[in-house]
Parts: sequence; C-alpha cells; structure tokens
Amino acid sequence: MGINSVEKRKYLFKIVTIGEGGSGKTSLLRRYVEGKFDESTVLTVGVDFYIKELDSNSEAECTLQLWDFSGQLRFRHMLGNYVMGARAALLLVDLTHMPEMEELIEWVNIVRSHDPVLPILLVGAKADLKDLIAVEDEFMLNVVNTFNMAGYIKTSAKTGHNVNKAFKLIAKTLMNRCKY
Ligand code: G3D
Ligand code: MG
Repeated sequence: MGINSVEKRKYLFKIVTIGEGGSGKTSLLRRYVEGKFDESTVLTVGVDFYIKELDSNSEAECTLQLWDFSGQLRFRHMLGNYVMGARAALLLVDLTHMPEMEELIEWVNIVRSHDPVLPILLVGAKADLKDLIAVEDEFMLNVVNTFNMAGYIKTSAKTGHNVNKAFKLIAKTLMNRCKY
C-alpha cells in the first residue's frame, strides 16, 4: 500500500428484520440480496441471514449482515437472542393490513431491549398492491414520530420499488452514527 494511501473505513452492521409473519420480510431481503421475487416464499424456519456489500466509495466500505426471523409465534422466545448485537432494525408493516398499535409497541420493545435508541426504519411493504392499501401515510408518520424512528419508506419486493433505497437509508444512518 502506498505511503499516501488512506485506509478506507470498513463497516459491518448487523441489521434485523422484524414484523408480523407474512408482512414481507423474507421477500424484501431476497429482492435486495438475490434480486428476485418468488410468489410462493418458503416459510422461514428459525433464522436465516444474508450478507450484502453496498457500493463502496473511496472513503468507506459497508457490509450489511441481514438477519431474517420467522414471525411464527412458536419461535418468539428466540427474539431476544436474535436482536442482540443488532445495529438497526427494519420494522415491516404489510400495507394491506392496518396494524394494531400494541403490536408495533411490542416489536419496538423487543428490538430495543438491548439498545433503547436502536435506529428503526419503518417499512411499508407490498406497496404495489395499490387497490388494497389499508394504511395511511399519516398513521405511519405518527408511528415514526412516536418512537423516534429513523424514517418511513414504502417498498415493493415484487417490483423492486424503493428496495435499494431502504437499505441505503439505513446504512447511511448507521455510518453517520459512527462518525463523531
Ligand atoms: P414474512 O417473511 O414477513 O413472513 P414473506 O413474509 O416475505 O414470506 O411474504 C408473505 C407473503 O406476501 C408472500 O405471499 C409474498 O409473496 C407476499 N409479498 C411479500 N412482499 C410482497 C410485495 O412487495 N408485493 C406483493 N404483491 N406481495 C408480497 P404468499 O402468497 O406466499 O403468502
Ligand atoms: Mg419470512
């Protein structure tokens, strides 16, 4: 390495997806990491994880370790371990079903059990199902404010809409958080 070269900053972030079973977590991750959408997703059993490197620039390289949890009730006792060491979370809400506030509070509490200020990006999933949308932006923005989340973004794993953008947004939030 040349004497004038500057070491690139290297980041590795563990990011977890959370949200009810069927909200679209696995589909979002597969679209982002594998670039595809399957109509029939295999039900996640336990935990999967994916690695994705973001386009690096001259200053930094950023790798995301993306964890995918089965939303099934019988695995919920594992959630504490699942979120341990996470630097951020994507909370998915299926836009075709209005969520219960208690349900969202429960997810926030679980994911922030180790880090009370953990950045959470609220994701409105399945935005392509335009005729079936049951969740208003106002409600979601209110959730963002209430829990001081990192933001709200509507995505479609089916069309790919905003999928890269969502992960870029969370990566940027995390990289900024690392700069003092
Ligand atoms: P989960 O991992 O949160 O449990 P999945 O959710 O990713 O398994 O998705 C649950 C169902 O929603 C799947 O359909 C999947 O195809 C569908 N889905 C996920 N994302 C989108 C999206 O962006 N648009 C549309 N139209 N559908 C989506 P099935 O039929 O397998 O239950
Ligand atoms: Mg899944």
